[in-house]
Amino acid sequence: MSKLLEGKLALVLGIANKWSLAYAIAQAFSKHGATLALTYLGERQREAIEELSRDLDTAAILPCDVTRDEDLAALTERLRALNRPLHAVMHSLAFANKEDLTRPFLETSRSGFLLAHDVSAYSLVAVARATAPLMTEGGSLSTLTYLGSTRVVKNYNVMGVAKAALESSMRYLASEMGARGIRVNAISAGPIKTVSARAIKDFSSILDTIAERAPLHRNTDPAEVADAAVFLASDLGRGVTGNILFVDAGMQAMGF
Ligand code: IMJ
Repeated sequence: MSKLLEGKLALVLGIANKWSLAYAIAQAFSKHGATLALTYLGERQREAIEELSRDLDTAAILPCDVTRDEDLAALTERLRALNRPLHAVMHSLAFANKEDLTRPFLETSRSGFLLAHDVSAYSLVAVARATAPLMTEGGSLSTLTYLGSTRVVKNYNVMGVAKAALESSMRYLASEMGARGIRVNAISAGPIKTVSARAIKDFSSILDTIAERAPLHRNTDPAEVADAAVFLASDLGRGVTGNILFVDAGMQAMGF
């Protein structure tokens, strides 16, 4: 087994449970030799993350609500205290109010719009600023996006608009951070049955349609998204920045 991330320290934000894409990514990072720093949201998730991290090489488990500047400042200090350079950051989190993913987009409230953008898009900028000073040997910052940013996907609504802001933020960050040897990219994953997705109406029929129509005639596996994240975080991805890598069984290539 090649150890693509041997000797690297990687921060993963967004593990909520064992189905989280962030957890699949943390497992792959660890398998490839990385040491991990993980963040959790709220005390309720702390024990869950401690449990999940037991089999991983974990240097720190830190609280972080990305909507709180003080949490991000504390994150920087806790990572600094590890006394070693940070090489990779995986931003794997999003949130919108459930009603904004079921009602017509036209009904999106100002507060719902702002919440979705704060958690799902602005947080990439905030995390980039909080972690860049620690990436003293250069590094890689990756985020997760979805096709609903550029195409209308039923019910994705305000999340689609937030993902468009996230993808654009990714490109602006890539252009500014390249001089420091920091690459910034997004992985656009096909639909995957996480707890976040399970809450969504008709999700099973979306999965069935993809299995029928996608070039690979199947759905996306979390481990495939995780392997793409390993690639971007590793030296193999050294020439890739400002990019969106689709890991979706080819679905994005299809027209009608
Ligand atoms: C989410 C909503 C509508 C359609 C959707 C999704 N499709 C897919 C997703 C087709 C694949 C999942 N996805 C890509 C997301 O980004 C999900 C984000 C999300 C999900 C929830 C559910 C529970 C909740 N808030 C959420 N906020 C963001 O309360």
